[in-house]
Amino acid sequence: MKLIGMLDSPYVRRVAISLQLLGVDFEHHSLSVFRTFDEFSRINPVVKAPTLVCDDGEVLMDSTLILDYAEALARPRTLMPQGLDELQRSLQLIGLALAATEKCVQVVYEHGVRPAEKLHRPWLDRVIGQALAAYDELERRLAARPLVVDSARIDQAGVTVAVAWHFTQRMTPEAVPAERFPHLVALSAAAESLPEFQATPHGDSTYRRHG
Ligand SMILES: N[C@@H](CCC(=O)N[C@@H](CS)C(=O)NCC(=O)O)C(=O)O
Repeated sequence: MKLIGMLDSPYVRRVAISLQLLGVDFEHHSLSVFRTFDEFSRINPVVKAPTLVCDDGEVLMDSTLILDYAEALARPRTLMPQGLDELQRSLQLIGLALAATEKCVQVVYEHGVRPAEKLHRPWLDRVIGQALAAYDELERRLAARPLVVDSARIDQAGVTVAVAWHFTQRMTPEAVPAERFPHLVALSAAAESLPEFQATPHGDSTYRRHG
């Protein structure tokens, strides 16, 4: 199986970390959706990262759908809770983290892709407000009940919240000031020290399996 996309994408990174935690073997190809658009489009004409090329050659995209497939491959191993209440809590946290991530990616694109003279301040303020709302809610929930962060017990909510926060602090720290979110800062520090996170650092490196 081949995972296509750069680890500066929080979506690619959550998949790369989850595949390791699930024990699903994969090759990583660090292609950029911008700098290597043509090469990417030959694998997936839609040019979305992450893209997963399955062992039978079929192509999947969207991190959550790729993770659904990975979960099926990994059974009985799973990163999702089995009980209904716990599942609901995880899905809430994952939804908040993905929304925060999406809004921060929009901030990055607004600054990095749109010409400076075309920057639309009301839109930027709106998406920053939405990112802050998602992180406020995550912070409140983590303060009430922290997530477990170790390689044996971290779940998909832990992975996705930690990856979202790290991405945000690497790419848009001015929009989401860390001082306001001590529980997210602590969760991220613990997660980033795990081997699965260290093997797939945010940026342009390529994951290689050890051992
Ligand atoms: N909902 C998607 C979002 C994926 C996404 O937007 N990825 C970005 C990279 S961070 C991308 O492919 N950007 C190129 C584009 O949308 O044209 C997921 O969870 O995988």
